[in-house]
Amino acid sequence: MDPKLKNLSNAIRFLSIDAVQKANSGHPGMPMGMSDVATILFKYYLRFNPKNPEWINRDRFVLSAGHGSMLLYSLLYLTGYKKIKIEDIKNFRQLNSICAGHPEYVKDSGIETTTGPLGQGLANSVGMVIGQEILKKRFGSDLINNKTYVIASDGDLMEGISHESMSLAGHLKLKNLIVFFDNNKISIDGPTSLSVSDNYKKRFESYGWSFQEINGHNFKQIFNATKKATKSKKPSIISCKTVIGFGSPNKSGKASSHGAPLGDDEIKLVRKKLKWKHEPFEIPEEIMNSWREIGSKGKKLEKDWNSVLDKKNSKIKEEYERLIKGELPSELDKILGDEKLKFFQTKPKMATRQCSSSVINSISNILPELIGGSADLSGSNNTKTESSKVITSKNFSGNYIHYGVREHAMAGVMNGMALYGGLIPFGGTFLIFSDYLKPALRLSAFMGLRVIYIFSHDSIGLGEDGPTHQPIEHLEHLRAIPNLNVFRPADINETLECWEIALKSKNNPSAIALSRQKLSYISEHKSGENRCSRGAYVLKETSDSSVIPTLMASGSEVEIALEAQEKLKSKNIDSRVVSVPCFDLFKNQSKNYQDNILGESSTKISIEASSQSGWKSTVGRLGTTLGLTTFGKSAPYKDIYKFFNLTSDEIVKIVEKK
Ligand SMILES: Cc1ncc(C[n+]2csc(CCOP(=O)(O)OP(=O)(O)O)c2C)c(N)n1
Repeated sequence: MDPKLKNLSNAIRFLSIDAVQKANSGHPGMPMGMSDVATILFKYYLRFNPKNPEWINRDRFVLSAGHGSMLLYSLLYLTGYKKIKIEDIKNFRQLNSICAGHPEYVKDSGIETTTGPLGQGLANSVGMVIGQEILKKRFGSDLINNKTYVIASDGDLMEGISHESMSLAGHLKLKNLIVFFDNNKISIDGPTSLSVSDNYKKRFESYGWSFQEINGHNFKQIFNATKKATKSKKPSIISCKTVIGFGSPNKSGKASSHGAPLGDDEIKLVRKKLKWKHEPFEIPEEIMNSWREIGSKGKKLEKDWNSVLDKKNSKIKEEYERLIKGELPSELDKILGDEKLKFFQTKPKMATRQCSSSVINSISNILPELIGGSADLSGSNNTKTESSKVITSKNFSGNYIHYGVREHAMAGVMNGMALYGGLIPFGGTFLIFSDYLKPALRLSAFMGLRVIYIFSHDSIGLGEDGPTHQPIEHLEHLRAIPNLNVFRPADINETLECWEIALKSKNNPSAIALSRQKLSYISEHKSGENRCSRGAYVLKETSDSSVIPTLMASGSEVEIALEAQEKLKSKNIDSRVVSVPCFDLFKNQSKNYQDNILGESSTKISIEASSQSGWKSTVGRLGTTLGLTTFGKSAPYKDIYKFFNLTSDEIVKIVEKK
């Protein structure tokens, strides 16, 4: 083995401990323990080009144990990524530094995904490999043939999402996934024996993975095990027995090196022990050159790859370019427009989950990048349509994934697919079970990924399954997440419009809440305009005066508001009904637009079968919100609506009183 390996690895160690020390916070133990593994991986295996971090066929490197972020930043700096300079490393954890406390996904930087919430990186990596297999099938294995390497810690493997996603990876036989497990047997509270007795070999073998165990400080063993893993027909995990804080005389092997600076005195001792004579942030020329040489190999790899792309026929090349740029085909607008017109004429009464299914079916043929799925609720979420073709371990040519009852993994995997590029994932579950995937959904929003969440059974309107399945606070929780659009369409027209916005939102995820129960067609105009794009609009008014009561609703309650409007009209009381399919978009409109929509009357009533605090500021101090403040009920849905006074009669009563 190259005698320089030790010093290459020590360069990572010292950048890490010095940066943590300068920031006076951070996690030195993990980079010190895993730098030997990372050195072998980057020097001998990882195919990447720091000059073009976005090269689609690069091997992905996911640091799932994101607390060890200095390991990643050191590697990116040393190998020559232009976005990570020595100044950035010196600014580790400072305001606006790209070297944030935990890695935050930045396009074109080498930071492949946001990690830190343990386990998420593992699920992302599964999505990246699925994405790769799908594109490989479409564009050929000469073009798409990368691998995804992950470093995961004890904490990553304790998290539930790791069980879900590793199980799915085994089921799909994702052989291009290779996980290095930093098996240092230490977590924050102390030795992992305090809380875990898993037999990792048996665990992973039962998932259908190949398992190896090595000394994570022995270069030869790391090299050989990685080689074996790259040839495996199964996903691979290499359990690397390492020492956390390796090289620290007083803190190595102890939880004390996990998450705090080592201290100046201890760092002096590490320098002595590892024979590192250089000042903080100083990398000797010879070592720097070796690292840069490792980084420079990618240029040729990408050049060779470009010549493969050049030889592809123009149709494949054009489609490839379109997908990678994330652009939608020009026919999409026409298809959506034709569908809107068709339904305007037939005015069908449909559950919005059926509406969504109809949208998916109508666009799937022209959108091969759309990859659907459900966490075992395909028939209920209506995510699987006639145009769905199931992806299996033997065949990735399809466009639909059975995620099994693994909501959290589904969301993390969708993030991974979106990060891989060229695909738009959507996945379904009941709105109530958005709780099971929220950490990953939050990261979709944080990273600005085009991921579409289909949440059916969106209220007490699901009826007899009862309060365990009836979401109450969920819409509000979701609406509180920054950079996420939460849609709740009221009919097929709005569903088409919400789907259109979701597809065109390149830099944020969307959650589409859908009814189980049938809803009336409510759209008044056969307008080509997308009225949902402004979040709320006046659906129907019985007078052009702006000082008439405003009845506001979303989704399934819009038809109740319309019914109330009719009843009021028969009593010679005018009103306006405002449909609010997306609060998030409405909040972004000008004050003028918002005022126009909300109207001038102080009689404002909102109705949404959900908790209501989000509506309070919209209806104002004198307004009334109708919704839920308790858990729901198990009964036929019309009885539940009556029980909770979510009826048109209640609205009429309130307006009359006012
Ligand atoms: C979901 C989640 N829960 C808790 C934490 C806080 N946390 C950060 S690292 C860690 C565990 C550290 O142990 P390990 O994963 O073995 O890392 P090591 O100590 O080896 O660096 C915890 C609980 C987190 N980052 N994510």
